[in-house]
Amino acid sequence: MYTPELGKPGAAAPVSRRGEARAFVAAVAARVAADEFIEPKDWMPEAYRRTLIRQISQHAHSEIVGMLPEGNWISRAPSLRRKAVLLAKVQDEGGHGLYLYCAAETLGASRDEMTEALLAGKAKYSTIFNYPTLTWADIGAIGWLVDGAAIMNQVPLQRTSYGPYARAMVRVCKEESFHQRQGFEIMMAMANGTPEQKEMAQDALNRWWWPSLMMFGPPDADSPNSAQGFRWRIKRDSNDDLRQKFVDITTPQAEFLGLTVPDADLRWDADRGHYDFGAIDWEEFYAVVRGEGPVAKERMEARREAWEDGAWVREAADAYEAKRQARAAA
Ligand code: BYC
Repeated sequence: MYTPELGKPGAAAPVSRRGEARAFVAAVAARVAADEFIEPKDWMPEAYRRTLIRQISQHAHSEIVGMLPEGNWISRAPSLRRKAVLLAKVQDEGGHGLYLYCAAETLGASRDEMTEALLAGKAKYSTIFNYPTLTWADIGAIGWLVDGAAIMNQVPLQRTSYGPYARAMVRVCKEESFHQRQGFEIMMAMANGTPEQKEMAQDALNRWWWPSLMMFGPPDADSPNSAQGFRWRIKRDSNDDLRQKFVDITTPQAEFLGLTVPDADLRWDADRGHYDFGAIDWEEFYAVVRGEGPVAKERMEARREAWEDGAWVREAADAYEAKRQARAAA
């Protein structure tokens, strides 16, 4: 069913703000049920627009800041093949950031505003990228666990209600799936290598496991944005459901690698048909969200430096565009 009441010329104006909000929720539900999306030129409540800008820009920042931990290993990759693969992977993450910034721009946010919010510490990015990459095995663990967690969260976002965001996720998920496999392949090589290499793989799993579970966000009961996110069909699966799915899929993969998940409480619960797992350190999560992560300062310094160093490129592009327009006008 198409929803003609949404942003169409001649549609009756909603009578009150509450009526307007209810009508929009119903219109979104109908669009989504018909496999359609809310599009940039449709009418939308200001709060929906602001929520999307928040999530999409934070998602974009995560992709861009997320280039740093792995970028750190490009010059030290153990072979030319590994270097070429890692270079391509990090470049893909940059591409994801750019699609996502474009998606947020369709909502009226400018690239400058979004970047300034990141650099001023007003906009968040995923906690996971505030941890250091200490050994080559960390590159395997990031692909396997971090990209694995990202896919779990992004596959449902292909059905999020805002068209440009949902469509960006289609390509992002295809690429993340390649990233996850390349990470797992590195872990396989390390886990089946020398005892020292296997130890490095285990150490990387020990350090990245819990931060990966935190990527899904706070428990549902403590998630302030979830209820409205579900009503607007921005969010399609809950933080806890996706986290459980990740544990269920990843635990047998660790067993296959011959590695031990660093959780003494992890066990299969036949009645639930899921793995039970231990308590997450939410104090650590909130501290990292507040900007107190182990390498948070270095991450922001690197982004600030890149933004400042790139100023001449932006100025040159603006000058070229002004010249092109002047020529076209003449
Ligand atoms: N880190 O009410 P909640 C990648 C914040 S990158 C930091 O549950 P929501 C990759 C949350 O923003 C892919 N902050 O919020 C790249 C909120 O604060 P605000 C990254 C977090 O939005 C390079 C507050 O906590 N993926 O794949 O309903 C190399 C309360 O949370 C985190 C995305 O960005 C966190 N982990 O749900 C390799 C996914 N978790 O904003 C790989 C897109 C929560 O109200 N985002 N917060 O001040 C989402 O799906 C949702 O925003 C979340 C949170 C599930 C993360």
